Amino acid sequence: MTVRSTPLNAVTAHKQYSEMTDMPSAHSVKAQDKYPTRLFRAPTYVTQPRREAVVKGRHLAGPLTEAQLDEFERKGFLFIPNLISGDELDALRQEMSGLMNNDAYRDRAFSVTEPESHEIRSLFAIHKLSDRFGKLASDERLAGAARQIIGDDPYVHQSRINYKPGFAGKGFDWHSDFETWHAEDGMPNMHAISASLILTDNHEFNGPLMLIPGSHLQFVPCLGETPKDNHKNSLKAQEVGVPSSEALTKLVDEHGIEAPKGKAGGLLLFDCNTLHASNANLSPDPRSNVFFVFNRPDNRCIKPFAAPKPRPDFLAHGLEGR
Ligand code: 6CS
Ligand code: FE
Repeated sequence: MTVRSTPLNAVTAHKQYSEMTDMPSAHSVKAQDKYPTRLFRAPTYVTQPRREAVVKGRHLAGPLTEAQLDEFERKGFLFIPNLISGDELDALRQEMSGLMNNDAYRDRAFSVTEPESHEIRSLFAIHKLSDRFGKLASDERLAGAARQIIGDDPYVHQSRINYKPGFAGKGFDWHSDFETWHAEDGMPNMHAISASLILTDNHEFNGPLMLIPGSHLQFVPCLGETPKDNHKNSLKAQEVGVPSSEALTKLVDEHGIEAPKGKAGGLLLFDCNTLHASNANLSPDPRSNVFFVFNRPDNRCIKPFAAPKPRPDFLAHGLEGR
């Protein structure tokens, strides 16, 4: 009896973006699509099991304790309160507002503005725009934690500042970042994590990140072909790559929802495949986080598995993102 690695109907239903042609570049790596998504019709399975281990670098040096690694392994995320404080935190917050108020960055491809206020809501590639955030990206408290989880010294796949002004900050639907990075950037395996440093207090009313503990162990295939230049809309509101209500209901019934909260300076580490979302910010307090996505060099993006063409570098840096 042949044991299929991916249910047949997902493969037949899945437009073969991942057909590799031999190109003399990183793209010449032939990659089997282990996580078919952006399907034409619903597969018979609601979720498929994750194929990679979660924590791969317990033998490597880094700041996380065994207990912290165990918690990340089990839940798919770990919140470390008050990691950064005092002058260091003030300097980062000052750097952030300088970047977010820089008119030179408004209306640029690498910034996303709120439709009404024209305020910058997300700014990408901040580890390249700012020395201070560039240094933070290689700070052992973040990059070392990533090393212990992904199992090698990481490079930065993506960095961004998300800013949710009081009363106006929009929410984000449930999604797996890996689903997007696999489909649209060509990330083959689940060997990446996000490190989100909260720069404003995150409380229950200003739209903190909500996560489904344990959801990192199940990949949810999504319906709908990726439109051309999808990132031009998905960074404002994600329509494609959103899990079905059936899958979300199943996972929330099994695991519940958690929303880590804490003072500015806390660090939230979450797996590339942990389902997360956030509500709108209806409080007067802004909510702002800086994110670094750490990927493993042997897991660098190749050719998109389910999109017409790769996204721009500011969303998916190559190994030069080190
Ligand atoms: O498309 C992306 O890469 C971004 N989108 C979301 C909704 N979260 C992660 C990531 O920054
Ligand atoms: Fe996300």
